[in-house]
Amino acid sequence: MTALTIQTQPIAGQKPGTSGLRKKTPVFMGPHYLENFVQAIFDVVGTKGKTFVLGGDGRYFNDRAAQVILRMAAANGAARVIVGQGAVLSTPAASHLIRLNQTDGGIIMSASHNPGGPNEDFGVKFNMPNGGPAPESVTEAMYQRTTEITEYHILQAQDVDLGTVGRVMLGAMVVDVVDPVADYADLMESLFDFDKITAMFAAGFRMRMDSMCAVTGPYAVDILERRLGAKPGTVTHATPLPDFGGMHPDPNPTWAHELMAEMMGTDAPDFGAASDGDGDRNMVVGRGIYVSPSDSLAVLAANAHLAKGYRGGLKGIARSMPTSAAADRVAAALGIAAYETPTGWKFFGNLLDAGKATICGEESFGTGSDHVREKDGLWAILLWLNILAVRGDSVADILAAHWAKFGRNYYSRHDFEAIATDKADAMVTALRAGLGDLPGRKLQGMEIASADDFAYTDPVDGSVSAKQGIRVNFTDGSRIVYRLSGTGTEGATLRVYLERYVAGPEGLDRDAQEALAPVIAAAHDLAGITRFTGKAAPDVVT
Ligand code: VG1
Ligand code: CO
Repeated sequence: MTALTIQTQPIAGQKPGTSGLRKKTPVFMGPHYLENFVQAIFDVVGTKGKTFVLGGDGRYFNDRAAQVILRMAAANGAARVIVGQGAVLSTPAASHLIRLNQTDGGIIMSASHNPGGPNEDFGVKFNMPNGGPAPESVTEAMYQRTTEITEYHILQAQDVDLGTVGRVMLGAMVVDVVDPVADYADLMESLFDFDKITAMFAAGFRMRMDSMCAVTGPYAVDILERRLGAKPGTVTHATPLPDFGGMHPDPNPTWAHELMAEMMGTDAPDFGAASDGDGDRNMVVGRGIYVSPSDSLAVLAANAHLAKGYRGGLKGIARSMPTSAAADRVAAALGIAAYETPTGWKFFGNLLDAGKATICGEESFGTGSDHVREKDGLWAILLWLNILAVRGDSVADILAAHWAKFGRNYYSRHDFEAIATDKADAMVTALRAGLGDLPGRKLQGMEIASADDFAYTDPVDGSVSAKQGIRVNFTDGSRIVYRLSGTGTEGATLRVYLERYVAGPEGLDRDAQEALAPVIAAAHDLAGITRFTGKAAPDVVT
């Protein structure tokens, strides 16, 4: 087999965002596009004699991209690549395999919660030897490399058979095709009390899991139905499809509407859950009650000790800045540290590696722990099941008891999608320019206490990440955060994060949108959202 060196030129705009490089699939399939970016990754991390993990969420082009990446890894001198069968691995399973096999990192092919298909989205990201997404310093170096690339290396070879588990050679490189589920499912079994969850299912507990035609189907069927004895058919949309069956695999009330309808309907199961394209997000729903991701993080942190993997307690709790402060209250009660990081899982890696935090979470339906270095949808769902099995209470009861103890951080995120980039930028620029004038200003019966543009100094390596979101804090504890999405592929998406704290005992069971009405109105007033975007109402509310 011949290793070819192909002359190429930089392609503009190969800049990784919140979670790797994401573009429209036809862009990724364009001449040299995937190859340039993969070579840039290899040039930065080095390949000679190294071992990597490779897998993706099974979306359109996943299989073709895997063959290209394997041929490039071989031509660049990698010793071994561990690939999920069919080139499929959920993001948390990939993170686990990187750690379990002590590899030099891995490449994950996914655009996560973005739709998939010939005209939808594709993505590639690199995870480090600790299993976590590459930090900004590394992704920035990769981007720099894409701007100066002149050649890439690729083996001239036939496709590797990725359909069969086992070892094959690609030139001098070993390719180990592995069962994507087994090691991950074993890890879950080591963390949770499968006997207690099994007993709960055997006693008639009913669950609905919506895998949204995305990657968690095989994982959820194996773990929930086969290992834990949930009724066959508990997992719906369980077969991963290249276009996710036309579903938008973003587990929120808008896109997981089938699950929401069932959970809010008559004869709803006890517990419902959904996960996203690559399996790192989760939405949980009780019978007749939605659990906001910020509350979910707080409840999981407060009850984690009930599961065997966390019996020794937590070292600390980390949340992304826009996530509500509900988790901070739990950390305070437990007497452990609380950390506030920028959006994106890569910022949790150092805290987890340093043993400063055990559980992490984001308001965007992402929760996880130090068992891997990614957020983990099924992990969160299993921790909820473990807590439900031990406590024997309903989801609604658990939430009510939590709010009664800690008070309630009413929370919502409003997304304004596909805005012209120049208009979104103009709005943010205007907001930034006026930040200094905000303290003391009164609106909607509230007074602004402080306003800033969030900058984060990593407590472990001292690296600084600036401009991570504009925060406006009110004297009564309410808060507005504005930020532009870093995962979209079309125009700009404005995310407005809204929060208000009610200590209780009264007023804990209101509708979130209603409770937040003054904060929402203030958010529009302050930023002139409609004036800049032309939109009076958000496209997605979570
Ligand atoms: C979004 C979420 C963020 C999450 C990121 C990747 O980023 O807000 O919390 O970490 O997606 O999640 P942004 O920049 O669009 O707000 V995944 O499951 O798409 O890898
Ligand atoms: Co995801």
